[in-house]
Amino acid sequence: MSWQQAPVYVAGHGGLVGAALVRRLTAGGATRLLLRTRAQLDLRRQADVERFFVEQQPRYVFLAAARVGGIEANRSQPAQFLRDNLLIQANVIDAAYRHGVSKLLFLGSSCIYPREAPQPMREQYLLTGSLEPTNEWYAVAKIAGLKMCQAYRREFGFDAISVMPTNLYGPGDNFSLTTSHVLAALMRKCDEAQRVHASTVEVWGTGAPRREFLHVDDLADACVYLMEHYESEDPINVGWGRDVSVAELARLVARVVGFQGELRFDPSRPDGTPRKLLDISRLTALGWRPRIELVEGLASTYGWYCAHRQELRS
Ligand code: GFB
Repeated sequence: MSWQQAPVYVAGHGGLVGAALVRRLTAGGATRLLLRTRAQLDLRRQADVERFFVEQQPRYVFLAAARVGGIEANRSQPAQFLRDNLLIQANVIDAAYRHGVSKLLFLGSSCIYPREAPQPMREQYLLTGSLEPTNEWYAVAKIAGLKMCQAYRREFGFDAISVMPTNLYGPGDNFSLTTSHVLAALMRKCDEAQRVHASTVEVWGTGAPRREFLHVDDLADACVYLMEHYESEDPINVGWGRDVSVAELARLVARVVGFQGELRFDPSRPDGTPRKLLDISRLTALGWRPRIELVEGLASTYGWYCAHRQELRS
């Protein structure tokens, strides 16, 4: 049975990645998507996860449910980032194996690689050095998740794959000023400044760190491709292939939004990892490439933000 006809569970469908997966799977002909909100199914509760798998018998699982956030959320909520992610992934991966799921895709993060890893970062650099302190709790949880996939494949022959995306953005992102990632935060700040004719926008840190930004629709496309074409215990990177400095990003966002004032850097805020650029040669060798250019993705994301500005919580 192909995934189009099978019950496919997208865990975390309300989030940035999960919603993009639903769009991609629906466009690809999925007929039996299984979706549960957090209120309907708390993935941190093992008994509830167990009941869901017994009752619904998913055949394929995309594990996109996670507690995620930017540099400040990671810093201020270490226990929640570690606890929620460990619980969610342990419950879902184990239940998926025990209830006969044919294949599971686990989503990790580029922050699993050492802070000082050579750039671009290859999958082999995992556990070769110390983690970036601003997100080590999240990184440790994600490393445990990918190790769980490896271990279940080795010991039980469970077809679980681990995908490591770079920094993501797109429609449905978190635009909170305290918990979001840099791109969404800067978009909101520039938009608000432009609308009240403010003369400055604050950018955290020095502006020097470099990040790679992948549109979430490209990630969703890569995930479906990997579900179909990848079967290995080794994690696989999904990135855009290029990076920009935070200062360059801020200027690009300001241009897209139409903010013409000053970008004021605040070096009292942490920079985090100096550079995060993924080596995506393992992925491109399989025949997949990202398609969405950064400027184009910024413009469409800003269009989405403008259309949803009113309903977004602070
Ligand atoms: O996106 P971000 O929060 O997380 O921050 P990371 C990236 C860079 O942008 C940092 C700077 O150097 C921030 O200081 N920055 C500038 C801002 N202005 C802002 C702003 O207004 N808001 C935010 N949030 N940043 C995350 C990890 O690291 O990357 C997660 O915390 C995850 O664990 C994710 O791995 C992909 O890229 O530093």
